[in-house]
Amino acid sequence: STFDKHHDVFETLGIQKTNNKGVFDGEWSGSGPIVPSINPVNNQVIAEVVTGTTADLDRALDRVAEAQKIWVEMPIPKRGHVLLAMRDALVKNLQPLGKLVALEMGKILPEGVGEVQEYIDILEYALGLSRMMQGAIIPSERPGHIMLETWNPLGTVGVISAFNFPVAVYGWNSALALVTGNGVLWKPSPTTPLCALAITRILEQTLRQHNLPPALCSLVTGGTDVGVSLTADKRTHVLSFTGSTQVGREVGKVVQGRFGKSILELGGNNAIVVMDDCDIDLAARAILFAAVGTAGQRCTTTRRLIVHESVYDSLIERLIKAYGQVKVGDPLDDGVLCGPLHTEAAVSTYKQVLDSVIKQGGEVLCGGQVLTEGEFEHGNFVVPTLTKVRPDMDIIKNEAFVPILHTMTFKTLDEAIAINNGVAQGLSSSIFTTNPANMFKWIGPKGSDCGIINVNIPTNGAEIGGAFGGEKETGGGRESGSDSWKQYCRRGTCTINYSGALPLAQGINFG
Ligand code: UN1
Repeated sequence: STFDKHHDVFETLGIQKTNNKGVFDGEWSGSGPIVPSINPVNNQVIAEVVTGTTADLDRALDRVAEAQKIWVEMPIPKRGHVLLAMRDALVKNLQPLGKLVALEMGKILPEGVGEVQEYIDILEYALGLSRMMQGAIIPSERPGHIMLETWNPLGTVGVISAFNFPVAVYGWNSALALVTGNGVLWKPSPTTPLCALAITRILEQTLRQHNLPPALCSLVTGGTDVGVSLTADKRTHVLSFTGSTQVGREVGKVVQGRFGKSILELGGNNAIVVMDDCDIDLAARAILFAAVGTAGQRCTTTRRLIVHESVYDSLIERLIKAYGQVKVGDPLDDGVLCGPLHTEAAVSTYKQVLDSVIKQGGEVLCGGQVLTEGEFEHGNFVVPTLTKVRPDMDIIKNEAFVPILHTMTFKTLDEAIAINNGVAQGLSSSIFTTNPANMFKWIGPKGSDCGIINVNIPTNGAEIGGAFGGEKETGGGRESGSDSWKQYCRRGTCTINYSGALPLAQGINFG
């Protein structure tokens, strides 16, 4: 079994084959259904988790709030030291954690390690922030007055994360939530509980070593009921949700209805525009990672390829060749670039998308097969696929989390931008060009309408230093770098009068 084969990984990370407790609120417990974690390579059970219930969540939310009262007393640079210790613990466990991500989610090992690295990176970022979390001083119009801004924690940050990044997305949110002085309650994807258990255990150990209440980083695994309660609960001051636009729309409404704050990271439908003046070889290599990496299961995966008609044939020729060399297989095997899809349901989605492409008048250029023979027999393996479509087809309006890249042509940059912007989602976008005029148009007001606007790099694989998120139906949230940390704070606008007189703003004379 997977568990026995990788016993060392599970032992290092404190995971058992059965009876893993899926709730942590200072102590480990769990009173909900027993849920298996499945290996997408063979659809066999890796290990079992006793998940949480809404009653477990209710208790955990109180415990996080108690722990936060202690944490908030700690000076911010001292919080930074604790985050540094968390970072060191992750560095120490980088390989086993990366392997666990590969085993449970199905992405290849370098990408599994890479997403743990993102968590390490954001902890370093948060450590820096702990010395630089500055507010503004604002000129006052009144004599003897000063205005300034304070950034204080909101309380508890709820994080609902998705299967495709079972570690990094929690990492971004928790690092910023913690450095700004909040507690965190994590509800991971029901299909990647083991990653959540392993991470939470490492955080628990670090918090205990610093004599801090470990409930500060609480965990409740479970199903929709837990997610719904966490969303509706007033004790969740900020809710960071990563998932589908359909669910995110409801989450946003519920959180808004109680005047909580939400950070929404919803569907993407990302495009790459290829200009005739670009380095075609560089573009082809970028497109391969953008469309095939993580077997097409990143929010930032390129789904639409918009190519200048004069270079379309030569680019497609290169891509078909490159696709032909992609090794599909076990994500832990050397040389494999494309692991299995995370679930069997995704294999059906893959087939449905290809059916629709044909029905709507498109064609399959390469790939298009579900792999069922030999080592692939019991897993969720498909061949990365290129299609040729027209920009007006319905099939390219929706995001499908599978490695299918829809290609199309254009004549002018304006036309390409219109195609890029012509979908409901607005996460990531890239242009390949060597012409500065194209670059600046692309990033300007009449350019890409996405949250992530790249030039000569793929749509995926963002660094943590920039704000991560998208516009329109992607939800508008921003996580990770830049000033995203402010979302985990309440902003205080403070006007201090040291004049001894009482001049009113706007020159008002009252009595
Ligand atoms: C996601 O797919 O949910 O930019 C996150 C990237 C990664 C994060 C993706 N750094 O592809």
